[in-house]
Amino acid sequence: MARFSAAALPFPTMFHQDDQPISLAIFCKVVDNFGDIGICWRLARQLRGEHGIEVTLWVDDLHSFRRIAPAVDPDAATQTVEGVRVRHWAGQDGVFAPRDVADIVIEFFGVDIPPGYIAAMARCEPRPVWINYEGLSAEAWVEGCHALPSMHPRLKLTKHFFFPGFTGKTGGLLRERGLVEARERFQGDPAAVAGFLRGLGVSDQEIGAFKVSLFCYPHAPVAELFDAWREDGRRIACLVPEGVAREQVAAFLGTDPVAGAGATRGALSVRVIPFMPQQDYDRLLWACDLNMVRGEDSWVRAQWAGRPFVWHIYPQDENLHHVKLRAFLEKYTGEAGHLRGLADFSLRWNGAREGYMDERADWTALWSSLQADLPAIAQRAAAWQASMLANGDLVSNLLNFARSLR
Ligand code: TRH
Repeated sequence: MARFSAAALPFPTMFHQDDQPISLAIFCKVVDNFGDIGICWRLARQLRGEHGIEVTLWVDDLHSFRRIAPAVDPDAATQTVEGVRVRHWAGQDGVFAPRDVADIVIEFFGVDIPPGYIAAMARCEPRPVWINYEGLSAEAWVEGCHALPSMHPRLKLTKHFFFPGFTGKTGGLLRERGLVEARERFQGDPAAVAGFLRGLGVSDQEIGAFKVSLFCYPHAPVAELFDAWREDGRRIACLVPEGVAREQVAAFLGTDPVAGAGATRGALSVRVIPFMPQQDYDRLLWACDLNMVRGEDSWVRAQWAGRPFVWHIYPQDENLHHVKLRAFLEKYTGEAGHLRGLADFSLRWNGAREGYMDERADWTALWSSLQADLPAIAQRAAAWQASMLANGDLVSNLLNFARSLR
């Protein structure tokens, strides 16, 4: 059983005189894929880079982490990456001292923090701020649950729920300082866009086509969509990070879908690009005309990219995710009947079109309605972004909330 030295974290449990917390710990378990570490890494980097906080990121899967942040050493028990202290969370449930405890402790998606760490939290004076960072949803109940307290059943500790969200009564969305400006600069510089895409192995002909980035779960009806795109009236280039929709992409290419592989059939070129570091993935979204995204973090990044996007939601038991999908589409598309092409396409992409379960989707028709909506979606994307900006950025909201609890 691991036992941590008293010198592990040399920060006393307190806030600075200017009310800025000195230290913060994030506990992250990678359940699957890249979203858990993707969000925690974004959070950690911003807390460190923009607010100067000493951040310790505890994460159980350094290999997944390395896929989105290549500087990470998957074999290091402790390392510092971009100023963030990264600790491999390998089931440590030893004894912690109060001085090991950060001023703010975040459990990501309700993970169980080591009991020894919780016991040390209860011995801190003053107590740390304990936050359960929840998943993003557009459902109405989120506003009522955001910031709610939950008392520990035995110890004198209270944890608070913190929900990201789309309204001013939630924690808002993660957004780094200068993100919108950086995106606008990049999109306004065609040479930079072309240079970036060439660096990923995209051909000049593909750069000149209607570009779609594809990031979805394996059950998405990719083959059907590819069939519709082959028959399209304009050239479409579908850029797929390696490993995404592997089987369908392999079937289209007729070869192993490794980075660099590509094939053109009819109007459609499919190009496999490397799975890239997180910041480059942003640039990919900025460079494309349409982004197919999934989960949580890429979905949010697509919203900041200001380009049309289709969301493949993480599947849940009893189709709970369809409720979440509808809640978002209602909010995003605005008045009923508006952006019908986007809503229909999204519902079908997620297998959520009620009453039509046995009927084969007509992907040519769905694609042509979505295309017809693209100019209106572009306008909506700008208005949506303005209203999300008005909610403030999640990290600043989180720190303000933590201060309010002291
Ligand atoms: O990978 P995801 O599906 O992750 C998750 C998990 O399934 C998780 O369990 C669930 O809780 C959560 O979704 C909702 O999708 P997501 O959230 O979009 O995360 C992907 C991350 O990977 C995101 O930070 C962007 C990053 N990424 C890269 O850095 N490079 C790439 O090439 C790609 C395609 C993604």
